Amino acid sequence: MEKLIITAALTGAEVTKEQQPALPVTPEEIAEAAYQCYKAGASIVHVHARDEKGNPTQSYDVYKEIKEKIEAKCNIIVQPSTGGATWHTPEERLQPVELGPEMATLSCGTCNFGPDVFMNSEEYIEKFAEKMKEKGVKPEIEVFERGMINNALRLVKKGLIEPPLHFDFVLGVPGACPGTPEDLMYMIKSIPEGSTWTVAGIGRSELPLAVMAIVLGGHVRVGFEDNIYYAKGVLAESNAQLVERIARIAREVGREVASPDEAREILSIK
Ligand code: KMH
Ligand code: ZN
Repeated sequence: MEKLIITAALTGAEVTKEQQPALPVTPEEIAEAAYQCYKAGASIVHVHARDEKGNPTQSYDVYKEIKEKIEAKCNIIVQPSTGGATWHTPEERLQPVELGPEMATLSCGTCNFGPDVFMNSEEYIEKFAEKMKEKGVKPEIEVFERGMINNALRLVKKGLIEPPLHFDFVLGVPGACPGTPEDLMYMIKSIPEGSTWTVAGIGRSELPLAVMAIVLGGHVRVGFEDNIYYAKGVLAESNAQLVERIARIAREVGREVASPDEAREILSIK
């Protein structure tokens, strides 16, 4: 089985310091958390930026500062979010792609997102894919509902994204696909052969779905964006603590953890 890629989703757009005091929000905190996760076994860091007040921002300048600060510490793959917060405009969301990162997220459809709607029209999915193609950015296809896989396959037909595809199943968002083992199995069966996949289980589904991915040959995303707890009612001390647990479980069941360069090879990142 190929080595396990662990993605650390450090901050997200929704979690606050009040909910999770260890949430990294400044560029310095985000870069340090990325480095700690790298040392714990993460090979990708999924980045959401915050402004000076701690609010979500898709500012080019803030992402640039974060990317440079992370790259000064280690060679982890920096994967900016193009999802941002539900209230960001598509133009705002696309800004970090201008930096030409190795990867970025590409959400492939619209869904409810708690009390909000996460809007991704066909027109904008295509615009985002086009920009990523122009900048040589590997898209991580974010799938919140089954139909989003078909939307991604349409992008392949239109020549906007190229196989091998890499999917992230984000399961358990209130309002979108639940995070049960059956849901994950259905997603895995629905993607083209030769694709790679990772799973981001939200809240209490994070750990069980991660364990499934480890044994099924997929990859794993953990971090405060998806889940702020280590166990029921017990806040995690850091993002790195969540990464460490996944690396430990993987090694216990005989699955080695990929370095960033090994992850680049697995994901065909040139
Ligand atoms: N914050 C969500 C509305 C992504 O990073 O690409 C969207 C999101 C997806 O987090
Ligand atoms: Zn995100």
